[in-house]
Amino acid sequence: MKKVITYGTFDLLHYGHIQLLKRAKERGDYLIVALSTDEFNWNSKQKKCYFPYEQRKMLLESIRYVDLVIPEENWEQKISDVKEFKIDTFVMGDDWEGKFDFLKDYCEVVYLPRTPEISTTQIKTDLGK
Ligand code: C2G
Repeated sequence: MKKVITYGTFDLLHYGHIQLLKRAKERGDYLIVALSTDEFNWNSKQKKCYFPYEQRKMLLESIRYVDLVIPEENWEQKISDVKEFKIDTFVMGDDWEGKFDFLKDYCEVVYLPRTPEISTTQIKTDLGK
């Protein structure tokens, strides 16, 4: 069984996220999403989520491409996650191009093109108008 992992906040879930998850799943048989906790988002990514972790987790778990959701609590857990879950492929959007190449010692690393014109920030901006 080929296992894939990806990481993210996935706040205000939108079709760009779904396109990423769909393509990530296509690279294997089992997709794990490491979902940024509220604390990690606030302390390390300066992101204040609209939906708290439990709701973002529930939304992700309802997606057909997602097999397991685990917490992302820090920047340093990726290598141990890849080892613990015996991951074959790590997938991220290409806004992270190159940033996680250190994982190439442990698994395949794939950066996929982001879906243009949509982002959680853009949604918030548009709704604020
Ligand atoms: N994404 C995408 N297209 C968009 C928006 C997002 O492909 N229009 C992808 C991102 O590239 C990322 C995933 O969807 O791979 C989740 O996006 P975010 O929730 O914004 O994730 P981010 O805050 O970048 O967190 O350790 C890694 C971080 O947790 C990534």
